[in-house]
Amino acid sequence: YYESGIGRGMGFRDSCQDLLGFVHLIPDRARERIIDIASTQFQDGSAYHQYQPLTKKGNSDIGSGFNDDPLWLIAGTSAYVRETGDTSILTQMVPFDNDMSVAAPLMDHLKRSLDYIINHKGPHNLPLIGRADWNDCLNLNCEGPVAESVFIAGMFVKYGEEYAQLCELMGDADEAARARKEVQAMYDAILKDGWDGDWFVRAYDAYSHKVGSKECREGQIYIEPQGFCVLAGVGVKEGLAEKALNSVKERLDTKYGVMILQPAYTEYHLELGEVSSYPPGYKENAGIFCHNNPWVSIAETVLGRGDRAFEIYRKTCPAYIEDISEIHRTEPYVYSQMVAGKDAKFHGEAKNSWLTGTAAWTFVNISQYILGVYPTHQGLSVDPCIPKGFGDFSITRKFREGTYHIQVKNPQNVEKGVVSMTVDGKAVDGHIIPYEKGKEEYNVVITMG
Ligand code: IFM
Repeated sequence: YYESGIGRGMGFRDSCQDLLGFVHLIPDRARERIIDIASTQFQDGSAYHQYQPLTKKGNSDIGSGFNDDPLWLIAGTSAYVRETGDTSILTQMVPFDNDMSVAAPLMDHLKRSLDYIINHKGPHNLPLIGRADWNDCLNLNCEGPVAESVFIAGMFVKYGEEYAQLCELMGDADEAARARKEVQAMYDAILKDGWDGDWFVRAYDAYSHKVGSKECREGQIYIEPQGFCVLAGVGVKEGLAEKALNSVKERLDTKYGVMILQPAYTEYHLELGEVSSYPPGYKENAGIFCHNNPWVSIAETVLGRGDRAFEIYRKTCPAYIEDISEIHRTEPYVYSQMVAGKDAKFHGEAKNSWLTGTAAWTFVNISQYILGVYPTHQGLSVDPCIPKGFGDFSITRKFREGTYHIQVKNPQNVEKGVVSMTVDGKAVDGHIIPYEKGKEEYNVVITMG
């Protein structure tokens, strides 16, 4: 089962997402990794899909054209700066395609990431998908490059806002405002053409037909846009986010986790590509990808549904599934890329252990969204979203130079909501503990209600 993951080099998107899970542990190595990854970016903001960690060069055998890649660089950099407060990385000169004669500050790389998406939109004003997005097997461009991705649109809303916050941090209010205007336009485009009535559409194919819609015979609903649009906040105030996650529960949920799509494809579709080439229930054709289950769990926390968020967390978490080891079959202490979906003969059997971005996303989910300790540019935010009956709890968190002793009280047994906070005995409004440079100890009491 073991997957070493070194054969083809390391993925641009995967490495950026891995950063989310270790910026707090080894920030110096994270910084180096960000610079290495950004150094393989092209001047137009696009990126090699993979790079070789030893030569640190982009892999030209695979090339570029996966249009989610540029946005993951914003995700990783934002996580690093929020965690460390180290804005010097943003002014560091970083080459394009490893050519130092065309270097630019990292912040300019991030701008090009954002602009790549803005400059590559399709007929519905949604981002062009290119060769594929996060779902490598959704290859839609059999007839010219017009296919669009609602998933990338959701990413743009999330990471466009994080980019705007970095601009503000660097004192560039105009650029922050420009980014937010683009984010709003994308939000509107999702609501206009990316909504299918009960869930978010997955994409538009090369013929401008919907993918992941009730209009389709198979592959009517996909997990990725439900998780990512909602975690980005899309459709929350309009009541659509709740509908989308209810549809996920109704149509994609199983006792072993949330499947990637339903109904599974039973025949090959040229206009969809590799996704339809796998047997039903396996891999991207209706398997359970541990990597994107946390997106749905995080999305549930955005809606304040702690019971459901934790239920999803538990379904793939190795510590909770030891009693199904005979079914699961991979090493009982590790996440696998995929667990066979309900259409598979061996539903619940896992494959490709270790080959997954699950660890980082699971860590982000449990620590930053369920327990709710989230690093912001202003300081640590504490806003838990927990299952009912979880009780009071305490957390010790190191953040920059400080150690935070956080006690969470929940007298009314709510799933989400902070009514008061004290820091070193003094009441503080909201739930962000103001960061004080050089301060080493913080004693925090949070009361939920
Ligand atoms: O997102 C990808 C990842 O980059 C490589 N493995 C498969 C995932 C889903 O297609």
